Amino acid sequence: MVNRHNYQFCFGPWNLSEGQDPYGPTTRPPQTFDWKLDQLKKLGFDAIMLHDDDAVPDIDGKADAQIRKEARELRKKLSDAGVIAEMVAPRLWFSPMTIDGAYTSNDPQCRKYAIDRSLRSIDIANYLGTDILVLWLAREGTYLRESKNGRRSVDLLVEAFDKMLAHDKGIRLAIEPKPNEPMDQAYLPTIGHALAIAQLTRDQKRVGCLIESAHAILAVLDPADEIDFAMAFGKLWSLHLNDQNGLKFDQDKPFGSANLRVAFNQVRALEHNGYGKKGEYVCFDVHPFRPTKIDHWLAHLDNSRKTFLRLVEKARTFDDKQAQQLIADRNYSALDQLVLNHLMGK
Ligand code: XUL
Ligand code: MN
Repeated sequence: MVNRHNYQFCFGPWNLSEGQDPYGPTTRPPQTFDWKLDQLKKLGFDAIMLHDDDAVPDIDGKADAQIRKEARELRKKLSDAGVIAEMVAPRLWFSPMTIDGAYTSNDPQCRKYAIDRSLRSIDIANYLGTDILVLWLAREGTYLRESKNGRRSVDLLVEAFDKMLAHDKGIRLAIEPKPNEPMDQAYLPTIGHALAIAQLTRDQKRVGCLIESAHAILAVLDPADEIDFAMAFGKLWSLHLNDQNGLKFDQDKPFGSANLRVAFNQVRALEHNGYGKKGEYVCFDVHPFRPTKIDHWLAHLDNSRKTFLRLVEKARTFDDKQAQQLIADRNYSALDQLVLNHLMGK
């Protein structure tokens, strides 16, 4: 049964990126936050995702009162623009204090920095009016297994989550798993890991997840299955749709760009589970291709949304009755072709 409803869309300032990669410099000039917000408005998106230092630049050098002032000014700017802050995420992978991990660093001073910074991010989320703190645990893992104690790392993650949950009784933690990059092996690589560790925290109801398509594919999982799994627990609180062509660096391609059928199945899973009905947003964590000219800088976002909406129509017009008959007859070849014909427009 398909639940019909409209979706609300979102992206982050980092999705209007400048083209830098490990082998070469930027290919587009830097733009201000205000320019990016204008583009988001122009495209008709509803909400913006924010790292803590997207909201308050140079956060580490600022006092709490200054952070509060700047975050409140940003809230006014967003509200004047008619845009909601969808989430705040602590950027725990940039600082000299998180070189060897954040919550799971071997250095207690660095672990303290990571927790203090996360609590500040929660305060910013409060000032901006969102109750979602996204945790992409970029450096919680190992470059080599022997450098950290895996069991202790689980305890340290739970300790950090507990401090965040205690800091604010309303905040919800949305863990964004990714199996690798920048680490060789991440401690929380899948939605199963995210939801399992939630059980060890002081308030498991406030620990959920965010699925990114590319991250699931890097874990050799079907993102549609990850969506069904998370939504069976009522724990899919945000979503980063994009695409990924196999097991290589995190590509953040436009949604549907590498595998339209995998994208179709993600949309079907969202439709079946009623994603968005509780106010959840469809966010696109996509990047422009490096050769992209300034004139075409927004196309990857616009195209991702267009593809998503086309696939919503495809999900809603899929011949489920015929599919059920073929399933009953165990005629999976015909079912396979039914899907392909539907996607090809026949
Ligand atoms: C990293 C990634 C991040 C998070 C936000 O791969 O996806 O952009 O989504 O911190
Ligand atoms: Mn992401």
